[in-house]
Amino acid sequence: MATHDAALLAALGGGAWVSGADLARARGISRAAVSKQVAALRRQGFTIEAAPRRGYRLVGAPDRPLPALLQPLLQTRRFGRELRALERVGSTNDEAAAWARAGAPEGALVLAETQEHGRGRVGRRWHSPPGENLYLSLVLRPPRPPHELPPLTLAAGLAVFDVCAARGLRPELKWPNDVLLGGKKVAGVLTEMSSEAERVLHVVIGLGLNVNGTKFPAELRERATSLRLASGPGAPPLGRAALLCDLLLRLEARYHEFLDRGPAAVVAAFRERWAGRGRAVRVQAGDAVLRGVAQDVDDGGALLVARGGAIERVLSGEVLRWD
Ligand code: BT5
Repeated sequence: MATHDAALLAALGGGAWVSGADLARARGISRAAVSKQVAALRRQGFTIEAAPRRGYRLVGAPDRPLPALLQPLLQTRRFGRELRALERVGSTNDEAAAWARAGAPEGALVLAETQEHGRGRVGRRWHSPPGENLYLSLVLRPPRPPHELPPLTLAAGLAVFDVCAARGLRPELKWPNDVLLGGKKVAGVLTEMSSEAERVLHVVIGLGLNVNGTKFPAELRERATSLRLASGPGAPPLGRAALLCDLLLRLEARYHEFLDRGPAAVVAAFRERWAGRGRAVRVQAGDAVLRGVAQDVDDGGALLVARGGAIERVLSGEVLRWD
């Protein structure tokens, strides 16, 4: 279906009138089939005019990362080539995990316009209003043991960092899974894994990126931002389809770096951009809260915190405060 949509959109792409007969002939389908596909595109939000003897004309496309809009922009080899784009879902991570259990290939992507139960870590919520942001989950099947995987979370943050920097913004990476703009969170990553003994069955990388949202609920107002808000007053909305394709391309490149050169290569790229070194931090690690000074991120992706002359290694945890 998406392929048909993309082909029809490509034929109408110039914005000129194209006759139904030409559209049908060029693609070896009937005029009735063309008219059905036009109706399907209209249902997705495309504005297509039709006039007797002139045919069809595309006059407007929705700002949505729809498969038909992604297809011509996507430059990845595998990421996003298998795609489920949903209007609404509980959590894209749950949907991707179910798909992975049913055999989804590496790079399969679940996208949603809104999530009813978008999840952060440890049972927290991810605010997921419709129509303005990106909520996505990617299925990966890395041939690596589970303990080598933490840098994959860093890889996702890195891809977001580079997407922001390429648009003239000045992002910060907060270990392990946050990207900040102007000190506020613009993106979060939730990596979940299914494994059997030392074998990884699948990994789901979930990513929420605030793109065009300008209003947040009271509890997030001081802590959250979007690319659009961070671009300054009056900045226009960003095209989500192009942004997503850029993000997937960067993430795929990082993933190949992880596979070909090893997890430490990804960590090295993270370290170069990481804004935490030398900061006084409070870190939640399991039930304990550590206070100290962030020193570094080691090759396994763990945070090193200097504390009373010793160095503590925190592999999974959260920086509660950094000053
Ligand atoms: C995260 O958790 O940052 C991981 C968020 C991952 C969300 C994606 S969306 C697609 C995929 N499907 C899912 O169900 N999840 C993933 P954590 O570090 O625990 O941060 C959660 C905290 O971030 C919340 O407690 C809020 O304080 C804050 N928060 C919630 N929604 C936010 C938003 N839209 N923007 C910025 N901050 C938010």
